Amino acid sequence: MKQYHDLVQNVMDHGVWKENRTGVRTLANFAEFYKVDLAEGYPLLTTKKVYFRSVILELLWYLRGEDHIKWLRDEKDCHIWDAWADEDGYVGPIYPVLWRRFPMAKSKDGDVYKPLGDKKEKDWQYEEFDQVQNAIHMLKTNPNSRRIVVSAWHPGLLGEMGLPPCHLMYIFNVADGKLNCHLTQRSGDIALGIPFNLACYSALTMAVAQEVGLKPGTFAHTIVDAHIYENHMDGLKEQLTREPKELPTLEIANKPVDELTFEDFTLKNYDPDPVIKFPVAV
Ligand code: THF
Repeated sequence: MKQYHDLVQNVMDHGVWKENRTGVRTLANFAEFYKVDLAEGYPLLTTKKVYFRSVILELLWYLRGEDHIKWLRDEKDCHIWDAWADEDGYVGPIYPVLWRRFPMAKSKDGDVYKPLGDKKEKDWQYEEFDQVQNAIHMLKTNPNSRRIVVSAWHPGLLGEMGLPPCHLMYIFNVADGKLNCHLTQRSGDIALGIPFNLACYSALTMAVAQEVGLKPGTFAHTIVDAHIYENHMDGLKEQLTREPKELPTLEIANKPVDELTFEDFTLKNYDPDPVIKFPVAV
């Protein structure tokens, strides 16, 4: 995929070296952006093998709404989130909880906001908000809305999380009978995470489009701190010498998003170049 190669090249050409909490330096460029037309195929990179099974399992895990990785790690034997979990598998209120059970305060009278100057003591309790089902409902009933937003950023909960969300907000947008999705990412690991995030959200957009009766449109991605870890540089240079091939296609069973299992995703014509090993910085 040309867009990915351009992204890598841009960071190499314009990035600056930065220290960070992981101890491995990064070459970082501020505010990268690219978009892909999902009608041209499923954007799973061909210039290295991307583990499609892990990509889809990660998406299905996000959709489960749990605060632990027991399903992903123990039942599905997928280990991409192990490094951020405690030994019992708990990761705290990260993507799954924030997508499906976003915690909100609510008073007994239904207020979700306590106005300044309100002297009356209210009994505040906790409610959960399913942002994914809300987005699907809005796409079905008011597709031209510019408010179809899912946010994984909750300032009050950052201290409870194994890792604050990197891809922290996505917005669905409908135009011309097509479903577009824009993802905002505060921090993006170009070699390891970005190929996963691109493939994950593209699959989500295709699945949601099918459920709400739209065609898949464009996936657009803004990455605020777009960086290459120093120990990923050689692997990416090798990858840039490889010529992108035609993209594979993805077929998804025609079921509601909440009923999808891994077997419902069929990848066709994926013929990638060999794996490139990139160590993950924790
Ligand atoms: N932290 C860092 N430093 N980089 C990231 O990409 C990242 N993530 C998630 C959370 N923190 C991050 C975790 N996502 C792999 C892929 C995605 C991950 C973590 C690890 C990984 O190891 N991929 C390998 C093998 C995959 C497999 O065995 O299935 C690969 O070669 O792609 C980004 O959201």
